[in-house]
Amino acid sequence: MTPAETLAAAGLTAADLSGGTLVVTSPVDGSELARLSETDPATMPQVIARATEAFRKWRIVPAPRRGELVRLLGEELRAAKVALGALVTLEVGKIASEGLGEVQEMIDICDFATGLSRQLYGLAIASERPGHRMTETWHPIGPVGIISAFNFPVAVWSWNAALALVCGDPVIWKPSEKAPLSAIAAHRALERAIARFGDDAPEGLSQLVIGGAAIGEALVASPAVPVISATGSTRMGQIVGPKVMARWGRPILELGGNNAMIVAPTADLDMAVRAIVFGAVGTAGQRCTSLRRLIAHRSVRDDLIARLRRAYASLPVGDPRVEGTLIGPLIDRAALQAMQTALTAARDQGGTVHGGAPVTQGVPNGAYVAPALVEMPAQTAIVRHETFAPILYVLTYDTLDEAIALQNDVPQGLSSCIFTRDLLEAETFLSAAGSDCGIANVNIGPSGAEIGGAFGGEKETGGGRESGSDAWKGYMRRQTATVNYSTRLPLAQGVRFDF
Ligand code: UN1
Repeated sequence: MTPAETLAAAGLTAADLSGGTLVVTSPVDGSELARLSETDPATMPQVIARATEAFRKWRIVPAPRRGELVRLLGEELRAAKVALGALVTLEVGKIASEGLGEVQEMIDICDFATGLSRQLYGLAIASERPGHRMTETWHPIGPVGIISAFNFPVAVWSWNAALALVCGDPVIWKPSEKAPLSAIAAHRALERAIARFGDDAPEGLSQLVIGGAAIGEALVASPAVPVISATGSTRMGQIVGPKVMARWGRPILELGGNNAMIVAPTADLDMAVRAIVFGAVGTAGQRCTSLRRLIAHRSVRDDLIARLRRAYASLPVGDPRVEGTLIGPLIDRAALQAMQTALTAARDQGGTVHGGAPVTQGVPNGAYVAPALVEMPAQTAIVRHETFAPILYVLTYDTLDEAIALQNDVPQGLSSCIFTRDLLEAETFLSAAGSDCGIANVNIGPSGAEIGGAFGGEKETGGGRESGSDAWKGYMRRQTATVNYSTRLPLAQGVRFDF
């Protein structure tokens, strides 16, 4: 398909794609895809006011009925899967299978949220006073601002939007400026679902705002947007988090990762190699969950490196639309430059670099690279830094304690894993004294999490949780209620106040 056909198949019209100033290019070949109109930052107060008005109506629609809207969104996404997946591939360069996988992740969260709409359970709590009962109820909280990144340009929105809508909250989405077209197409799927859903969906229930920092800033600063869910760099989170908290809002932050795999002496190395390669070079190393550090036991290290070097040499780098390609482009030239700068730093810090050179053959205008494997003498500054590119640093360990200490000794805390067939090692890794990350896996790589679990991590990763488990509670307010059905007024804690 030509880019024009991909855009048309995803429902983008000539009017959508022209007339504005935001130039969107494809990392596949550097070609211009669109000049989009941006949201005027001066209109943000109206956008937020519309969401506030929508909230007044949406919060009293019964939750299972709200779930029906998200069920319809899932239907729309099923119908649009192929077209939307191809657009993601064109706009951010992930290979076709990963573009489709991203849309599947959206469908999955819609299914999850639809079921959840009948399970927003509270608690009944035993009161210490006679004739009293206590309950805990979850209520809608208000408009949710969603700031998403280029690397999962539609799935991360859906994790937030599907939950927020079921929880009774309108949503305002500011996608990455590097991936607004996928956002427009995904948002249209929700608009179609809303049209089918009928009058219960208030105007302004879901809004998409396109543009740069000023727009995000308006959401972040507004007390009328009680929840801001932001995915992106730690630098971005460091700005957004304190600003939201300063006006008593609730940030849900998904920031950097520096994810490691420990490969123990008993590991199945064939399986480990498959997991390492997907984790480190899948999505061209541009997942927040990408594998960035390999902590190999001294007894398997050389074998592992030899196998990985062979595997790396055979990985097809190129046009992500072409069947068989496994590594598409980086998002832009700046990302390519950042990767080269990191490799230079690694060399300066004693590293031996295999691969990592730019690739131009057959792909003249994108930012294509060969993945890099870097043997490091120690966990130096560059290893502790997240570079959003396919660089895998290899470290060596002798004892499991040492491996866990290395795994935890980075500022980030998103994902982690161990390959071992030793039960004691696996359980130690998952224990309170083990991995300090939000995600810890055994005999599975660090990326490609299912939506059923809570997704997020500690330390510089920001502490937020999205997606499955009870992450929905982040999109609601909790109310504790005590009801007295007796004819007396006893005070708690036995306090006497007779008059
Ligand atoms: C991200 O990179 O921001 O676990 C999200 C994974 C995907 C989500 C990644 N399900 O790799």
